[in-house]
Amino acid sequence: MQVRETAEKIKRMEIRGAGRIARAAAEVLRDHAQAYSGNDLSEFTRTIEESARLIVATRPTAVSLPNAVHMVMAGLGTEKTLADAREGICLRADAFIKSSRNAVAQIAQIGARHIQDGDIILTHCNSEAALSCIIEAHRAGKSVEVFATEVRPRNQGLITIRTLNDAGIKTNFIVDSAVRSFINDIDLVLVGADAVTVNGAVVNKIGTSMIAHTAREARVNVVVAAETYKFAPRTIMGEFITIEERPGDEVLSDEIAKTLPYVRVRNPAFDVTPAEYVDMIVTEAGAIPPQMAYVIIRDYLGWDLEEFHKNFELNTGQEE
Ligand code: RUB
Repeated sequence: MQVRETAEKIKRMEIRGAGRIARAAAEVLRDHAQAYSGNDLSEFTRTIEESARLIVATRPTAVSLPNAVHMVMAGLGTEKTLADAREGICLRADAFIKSSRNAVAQIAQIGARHIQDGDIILTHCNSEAALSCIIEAHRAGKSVEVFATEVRPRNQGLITIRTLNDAGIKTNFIVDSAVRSFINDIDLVLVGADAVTVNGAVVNKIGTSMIAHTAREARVNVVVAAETYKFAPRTIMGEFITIEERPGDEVLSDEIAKTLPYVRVRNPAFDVTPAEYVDMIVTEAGAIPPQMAYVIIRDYLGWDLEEFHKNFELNTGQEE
């Protein structure tokens, strides 16, 4: 089944990066809806819901994933016929995919305006949104140079340097631990995000918070490029973002690990950078200070406190 294949690819990180994961989820729900060969609306609803749950459970940190699934699933259950339900899923999935691509293109334009001619930019991991800003600044004729980290243990930096190289951008490739040695050469740190919480904290690839801390110490601005669907509505009610911890063999081979019985490998994939270490978040809705995250959640994702209270009351009502 295609949904399982996509779920496996996301788990194995063949499909990775918060934006790409979200689009892959929308695509697979659409394809699943199209391929449904039965003629029973409630069975259709059940099978799509099951697929949605399977996809959302693949990786816990990128909020783009549940947000995308939520947008595609919205309305399912209110549609009266199978044809309408199927069409609804397909239309909403296509709309999400299109708006996601447009969002990255808009972020590129807005982000590029915040890059000055001659800037040396440090980036970490492989963010489509962050790279789009750099590539757009270069395309607009600004001279830019990049420092890209290696990104242990999965080496996403290799994807980044290939993209930058293909765009003809002068790039320096460094190990993660060399950031502080080069920070005084850097004008701007520019990274992506897997999630932005209501208080403006940014969840991104492990090491981002250390880089942001180093940048703050050196008075280098930290800019985050993030589509609005990476903002996490449930953090309004104090819910935390789950930080994915991946298998230890990504860091140390099982062969070596088994010779070290007292050693436990820890492999968190993401960390949290507090809002005070972030100078600006570039979204498709504009560049905002991180403290404005609530406004994005309310105005662009349609979640506000009132909605939560309603849901909360509904839930407690159901439980009684
Ligand atoms: C990817 C990562 C990226 C964000 C944003 O982690 O941390 O910085 O997902 O990427 P992983 P984008 O490789 O573990 O998925 O801007 O492409 O959505």
